[in-house]
Amino acid sequence: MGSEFHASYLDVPPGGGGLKSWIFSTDHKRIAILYLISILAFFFVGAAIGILMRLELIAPGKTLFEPSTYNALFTLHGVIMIFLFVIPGMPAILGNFFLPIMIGAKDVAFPRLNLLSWWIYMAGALLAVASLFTGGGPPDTGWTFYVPYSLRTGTNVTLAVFAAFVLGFSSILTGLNFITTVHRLRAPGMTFFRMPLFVWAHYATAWIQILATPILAITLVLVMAERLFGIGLFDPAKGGDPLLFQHLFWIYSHPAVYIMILPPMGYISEIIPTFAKKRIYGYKAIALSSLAIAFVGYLVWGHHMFTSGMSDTSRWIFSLLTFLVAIPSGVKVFNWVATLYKGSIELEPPLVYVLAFIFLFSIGGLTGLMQGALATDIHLHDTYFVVGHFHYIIFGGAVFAFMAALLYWFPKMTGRMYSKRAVWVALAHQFVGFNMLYFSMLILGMMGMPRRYYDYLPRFQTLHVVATVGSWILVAGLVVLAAALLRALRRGERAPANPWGGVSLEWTIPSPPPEENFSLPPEVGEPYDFSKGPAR
Ligand code: CU1
Repeated sequence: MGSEFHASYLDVPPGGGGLKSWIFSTDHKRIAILYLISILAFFFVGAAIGILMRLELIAPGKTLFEPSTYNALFTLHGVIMIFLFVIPGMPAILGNFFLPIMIGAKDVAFPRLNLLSWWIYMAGALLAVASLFTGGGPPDTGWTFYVPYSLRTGTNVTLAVFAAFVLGFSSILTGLNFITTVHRLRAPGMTFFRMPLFVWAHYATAWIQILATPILAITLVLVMAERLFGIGLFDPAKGGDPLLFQHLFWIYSHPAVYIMILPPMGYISEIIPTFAKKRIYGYKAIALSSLAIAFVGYLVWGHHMFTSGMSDTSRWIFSLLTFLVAIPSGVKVFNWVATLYKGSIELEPPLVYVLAFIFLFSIGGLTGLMQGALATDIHLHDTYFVVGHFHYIIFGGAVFAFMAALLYWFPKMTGRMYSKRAVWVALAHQFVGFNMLYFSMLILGMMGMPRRYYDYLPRFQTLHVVATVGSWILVAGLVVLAAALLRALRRGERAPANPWGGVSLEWTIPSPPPEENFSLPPEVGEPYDFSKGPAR
């Protein structure tokens, strides 16, 4: 394609520029940017709330807020981070931008439905914000909306639950779009086993989005019905079954963990080969392990309920299945490390973020096994250990991989290069701050500090202080990274089409990509083939 002139997707379109050319655009790349901006805005709100929680916990007793305010803060932090950031963000941002390009398509299968998905996301987000200022004020139930408390609290649970219900449709429609795109729009020669692992990861995720999200939707409708009309479905005082709610909630919410982590695993599988200049080790095993995780992930939800009073038989079966799902995750980690082995490694920012990911995600995975074992779970249940564990998975795993991916594809998306020095400063702060914050939580949990508590015994204070100071260092790292990328947008050097020497299709087109991506049908060869040098 070389030197021909192509209008970039960022150029002012024929109909004129401005906000309208974005919020009514059906270009998958513009929609990805819409998601990027709106979702990252919520991420920083969620992070700010996290900082406030840590400030309150720097000393026992009241520091800044009333207990009821603290309850609202941890609920908001969870609802924002889960429903407005990590569940929609992992598929919708980079999936939208790169899935069509990587299979050689001009767009997703249903571009207008794609735009509608963003609008539905925004509607759900506005409803969630509205729930803070209406009815009885911000919900105080925790992001899980556990009954019977969520049925009885006077706070505005009904609207918050409705917001999550609406957000679910956005997720379902994105999944539908991706599955259809993968089945119908692959370029000639792009067989399933030639697809980049990024695409496999999003494909597996899309099935979870379609099949699991409706269960959450119907569960939330039942909570609304019970709150509005007093039907006794879940409230034991009315003959309802609170455990039924937990089952229905986790049948969605465990698979949802894989909506958060499978796409990031796809990013990792793209970044490692490019910076090791080596074919990925065990391509088929990684591709199929995504599907295996998506499938087995449906069968393990009971591990959230080991202390809820299930039968012993169901407990050991759920425990066994939980250990089984570690196998496909382990397959991926071993294959990534095997790809690095004897590679010609370039320690560029995306790869170093990936190495941080592997370290943090492994701690997340191994602490997960400790809770998957029945005996230890009884000790650890509802303690800070759980909070530490899932932040290692979701933040140390998904978000670090997301930052790696953003650094990898930023030159492609924007046509600019960022300052690598600023990135090293950011990563050093993030890594140190992260481990101070969340490793302290693992220890606090083993010592018996319960989660979601406003107050604590003096013997827990040292570790709480370490965690709080860690939260400042971590957020400083996030701010430095954000500032470096924002600065690069205006002042960064022009990025070439293929700055890292990648071999997948997005590196064959200009940076930033033109509208409709390809001017000629792309040539499709074997994936991860570095023998011919970088893609041109
Ligand atoms: Cu789970």
